[in-house]
Amino acid sequence: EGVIPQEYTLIKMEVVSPFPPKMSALEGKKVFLAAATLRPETMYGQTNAWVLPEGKYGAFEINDTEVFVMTYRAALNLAYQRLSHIPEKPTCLVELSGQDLIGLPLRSPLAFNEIIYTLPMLSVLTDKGTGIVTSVPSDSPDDYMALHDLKSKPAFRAKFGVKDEWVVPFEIVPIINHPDFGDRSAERICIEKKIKSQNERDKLDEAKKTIYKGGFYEGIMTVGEFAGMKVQEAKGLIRSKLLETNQAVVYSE
Ligand code: A2H
Repeated sequence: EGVIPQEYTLIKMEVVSPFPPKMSALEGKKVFLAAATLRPETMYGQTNAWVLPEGKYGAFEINDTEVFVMTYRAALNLAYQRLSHIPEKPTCLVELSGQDLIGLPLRSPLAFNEIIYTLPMLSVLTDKGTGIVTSVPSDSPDDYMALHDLKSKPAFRAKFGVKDEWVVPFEIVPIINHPDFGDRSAERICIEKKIKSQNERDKLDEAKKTIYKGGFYEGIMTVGEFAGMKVQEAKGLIRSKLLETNQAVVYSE
């Protein structure tokens, strides 16, 4: 845990009903996977959500009607930030593993894909954010490589019970033009650095460093309400909009 608090935007990715048997007790409530992001302006390009298959998650009561799926640790932090049915005390309605969440269909704010699916990524940390990550393979090398692994390795899909139709139809959605790396900057940098899988941690960290500065300070939005605007300027506007429309909440840790 760092000394400087990190402020995330929690994106409310709505689980589409009917819910699977393990979640049937939640039927009638609004259930969201709560994904922590530092890049709310990239939400147009979402293709899926990521969970850690062996991670421990819970469905926590936020208020009378809303339930967030996340780690207990995140639920406790949120409870101290006044987002819990009972103040300062998380109420877990159902315990779930990451594997239980794989395949859940979601409707996520701003995403051009109407329905996206919950998929496994092995680098998801359960001691950071909520343990739920939204995937934007156009602009995140981690997301790009994890989706690439699932697309190109049927055995990897089979290992986690991932159906072809949750992965195969989902292509990169270009959303930001990067001055040096174009509008699929994550793919471009992964190819240039010859990254072979999501397990190449050091190379992926280098790839991130290489594209992020230019993408943020000189990148231009190519889609959405703020198309043509610099990423740096659009970011706050998009974040405010998501918060005002109750499609996201603030979370710090
Ligand atoms: B970002 P920082 Cl397009 N485990 O969102 C692993 N990764 C996690 C996580 C967890 N528990 N919680 C959040 N993250 C990811 C979008 C994005 C992100 C783009 C580009 C870069 C980027 C779409 N994924 O992050 O360690 C989330 O991915 C680059 C830093 O707290 C979150 O923002 O700095 C970011 O890592 C937070 O990482």
